[in-house]
Amino acid sequence: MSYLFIIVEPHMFDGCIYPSDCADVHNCDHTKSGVYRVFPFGFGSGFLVYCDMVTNGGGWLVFQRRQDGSVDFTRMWQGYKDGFGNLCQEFWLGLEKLYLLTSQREYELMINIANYSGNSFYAAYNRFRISGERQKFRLTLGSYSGTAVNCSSFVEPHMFDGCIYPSDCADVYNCDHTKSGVYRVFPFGVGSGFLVYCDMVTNGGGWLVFQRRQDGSGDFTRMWQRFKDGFGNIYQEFWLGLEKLHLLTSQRHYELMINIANYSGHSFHATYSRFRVSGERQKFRLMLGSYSGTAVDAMTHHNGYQFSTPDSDNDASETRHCADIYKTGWWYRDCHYCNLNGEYVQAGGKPRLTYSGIAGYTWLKQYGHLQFAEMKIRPVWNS
Ligand SMILES: [Ca+2]
Repeated sequence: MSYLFIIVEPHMFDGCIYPSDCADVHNCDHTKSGVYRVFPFGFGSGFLVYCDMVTNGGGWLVFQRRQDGSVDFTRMWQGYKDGFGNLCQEFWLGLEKLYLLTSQREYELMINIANYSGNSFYAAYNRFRISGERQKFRLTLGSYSGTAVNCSSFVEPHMFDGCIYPSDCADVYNCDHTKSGVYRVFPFGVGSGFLVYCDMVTNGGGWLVFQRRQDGSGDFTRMWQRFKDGFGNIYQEFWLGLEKLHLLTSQRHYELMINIANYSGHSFHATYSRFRVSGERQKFRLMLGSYSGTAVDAMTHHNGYQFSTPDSDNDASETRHCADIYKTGWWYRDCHYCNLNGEYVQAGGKPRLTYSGIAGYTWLKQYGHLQFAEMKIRPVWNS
């Protein structure tokens, strides 16, 4: 990748004096990828950008790259406005420059991504424009095409509007984003935040969903690190992660709601007036308030207990390793009265062990397994 470090100033030495973007540079016969100087609107001293002259015909101006975690993306407004990082490694070009660039002409956006298995994908949008700072650099996208999943529906609609750093889904809701979906939240209003699924429908909305089971598509046999960091697909089955839960529930008082449904199509809920998860040093101990709801209280039994995973036994049993027996993480005691991270059992199916499934019995006093479960939190305002 040494070619990345060649800085060419094409305008200084040839006929193409003030290229306005990488397409101009490319048209001036500089067809090698690298760093070039561009001049939006053809004036001023311009600024350096990285041009991709290879992908899909070349002429692409790269405004963001992630490749190895070498650059800190936890930045404040000014950093995102001005840009940061290293053009030859990881960087964010800057919103002000993007605004200038995309005000000149009509642009398209291409996103190239690759996973750790070496598979590459792209997502293209036939229009891309960033408004000025007065409008908080609002994003405008055209229509999608590509090989990746279309994620334009959660391209951070909230991030650059009036409610810049929502701390949870209740904040998002109060910022007039009242549609259920994926949003970025910033516990304590700092850092780069993380994506969460907000349920804006159930019981007034503003719920941050941290766990969902619905079809057995997610693998919940995970070790400590994954339960700490989170896993799964936020649109399907997932676990948000204990560290994030700890951060979130350290900000304010939260209540917990559990929504469940059985295979007969009946829905129930269980709510707890308080919900908090302690830090990793205390093994993400569970703290619950009092119960109300239409299901049975199956969680109070676990109140005050630590989290265990198949590789970390923190349960209350001297003789057993519950998380290893049941192959998933939970706030086991000796062992459990309920386990919503347990084995997903299809309609009419049987779990591997008698108690390894997400059973309906403990929640509904009926034998059978749950078809659906969601765990979600919302701040408690009036106490
Ligand atoms: Ca044990």
